[in-house]
Amino acid sequence: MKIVVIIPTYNEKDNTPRMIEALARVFSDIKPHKMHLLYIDGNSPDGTADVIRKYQKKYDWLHVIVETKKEGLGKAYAKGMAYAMQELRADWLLEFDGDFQHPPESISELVKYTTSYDYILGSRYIKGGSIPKEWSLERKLLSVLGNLVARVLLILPNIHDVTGGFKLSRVKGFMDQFDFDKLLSKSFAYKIHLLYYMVQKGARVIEIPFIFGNRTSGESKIIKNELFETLRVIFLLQQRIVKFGVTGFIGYLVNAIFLQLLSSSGELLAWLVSTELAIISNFTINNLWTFRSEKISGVGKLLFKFLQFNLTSSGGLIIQSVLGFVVVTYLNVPRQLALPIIIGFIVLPYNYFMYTKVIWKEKAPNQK
Ligand SMILES: Nc1nc2c(ncn2[C@@H]2O[C@H](COP(=O)(O)OP(=O)(O)O)[C@@H](O)[C@H]2O)c(=O)[nH]1
Ligand SMILES: [Mg+2]
Repeated sequence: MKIVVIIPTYNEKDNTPRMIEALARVFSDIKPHKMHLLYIDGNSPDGTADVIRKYQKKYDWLHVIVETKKEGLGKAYAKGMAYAMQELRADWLLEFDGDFQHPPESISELVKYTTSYDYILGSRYIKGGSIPKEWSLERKLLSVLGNLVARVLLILPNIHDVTGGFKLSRVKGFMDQFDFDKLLSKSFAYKIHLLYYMVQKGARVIEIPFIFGNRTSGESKIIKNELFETLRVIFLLQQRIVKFGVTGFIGYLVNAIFLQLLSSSGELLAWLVSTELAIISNFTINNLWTFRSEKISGVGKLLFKFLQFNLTSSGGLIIQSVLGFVVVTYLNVPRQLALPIIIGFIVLPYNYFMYTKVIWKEKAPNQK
């Protein structure tokens, strides 16, 4: 098996000689595998690339690509991974930082799992892993919360560290099928995209704890608005959920408008008709847009599914009413607080579950 460690660098002159020597020691301990090291340097003005070139005379497993300019971490990895797969014929790609925040000794730990897993993640957020204790409270909070938000929005409860940058990915069947032209971010947020892709592809994932060290030399290049960039990527990845939300909101508008328009024809009738119109709107828009890839067609099928949709919607209605009644009456929760909480945390997930598992059930398994 050939494993290519990929390190992007920008102004890491001080760290680089130590890193190459540290990896030389680690590589000689990982016997059965062919270990290579590929640097992607963003044309660092401090001359990092020259240092690497000097070491190439000493180590034949050392490679370097020098970009014309610094273009972001995602761009650097896209180039590095393509080169590692095509030119170096890598079987595995290891994402690694050049500043010793990822401990070189932990590489041998990750490599142990290549026989039975496809995606081996260095994890800061499981037992045995950690983030630097030297970090300010603000930086710690940003890291923990950013990771938590990404986990929740991507619905990845089983992966504890989704924003980390130390990971080993199988090439065959996974990275070799990824279209790097479609990588959603040029910067740090590319990591979220690759992670999501691997999970969707059905990769067998394992997390290995590691201690994320403090940077002792050089400066961090993480960009200030990275949180916004991460959210942008998550939204692009979760388009279906976003469309589901928009459709639901349109349904709500239909409900509200017709409730008003029909109010003169009697209260109960106005509620019944406007609610059913909202159900029809939701069914139609979801069918044509949100779940376009599993579109239901044909009169018989449509009628059957529409009936089923009415039933699952009634289920939501019952859950919402009963729960609302209980928490307002017995727990004294204010009505206007109970409603959005019940909708957001119970009814929407329930509906989404029903839509994806019952109404617009996927045709082919393991494919989204
Ligand atoms: N080629 C290239 N390398 C980068 C870029 N941004 C960061 N790096 C390198 O990627 C690694 C991780 O970046 P770092 O600044 O340590 O991020 P942090 O650990 O999140 O603060 C380091 O080796 C950096 O030198 C970039 O735009 N281009
Ligand atoms: Mg760093």
